[in-house]
Amino acid sequence: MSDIQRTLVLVKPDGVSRGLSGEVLRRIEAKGYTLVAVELRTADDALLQQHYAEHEGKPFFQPLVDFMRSGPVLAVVAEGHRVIEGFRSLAGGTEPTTAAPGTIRGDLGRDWGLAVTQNLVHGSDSEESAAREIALWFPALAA
Ligand code: RTP
Ligand code: MG
Repeated sequence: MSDIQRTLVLVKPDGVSRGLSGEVLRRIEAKGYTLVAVELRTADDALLQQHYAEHEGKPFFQPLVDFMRSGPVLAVVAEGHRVIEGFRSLAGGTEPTTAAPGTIRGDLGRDWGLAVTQNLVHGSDSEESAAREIALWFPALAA
């Protein structure tokens, strides 16, 4: 059964500034997923507050928004069979210190001991999130 999905991946400002954008794209493509859209951009507050709406009110919310607009991010739409779950698997757990080796965060993530976890990448966590996030970042692609 075919279950082709799209997901939104962000290479966060720490990943872009460390020169890891290409490495993240390489891992996505090496896994067999297709790149549908790739754009380097600096997000504004309005976009990030909508993107992270589920975390509003949490202590890390404002530091997270501030971090995400501290520099350019690489926004990517990737497509493939079960790509939503598949990219989360490539990314690894949220915390770089404990993310499994072999994953993007486990291999490349650094724990800086800062107010917000800087973990290189974001990946949509469900079909609903993917549709919502792709519409936010790439309105022209929205179904
Ligand atoms: P993401 O949404 O970025 O793909 O990551 P995730 O699902 O693994 O993590 P989530 O719980 O959705 O949190 C979103 C992002 O917020 C930052 N965070 N910092 N206590 C903290 O310092 C903390 N908790 C979360 C991380 O950047 C996380 O990826
Ligand atoms: Mg999340």
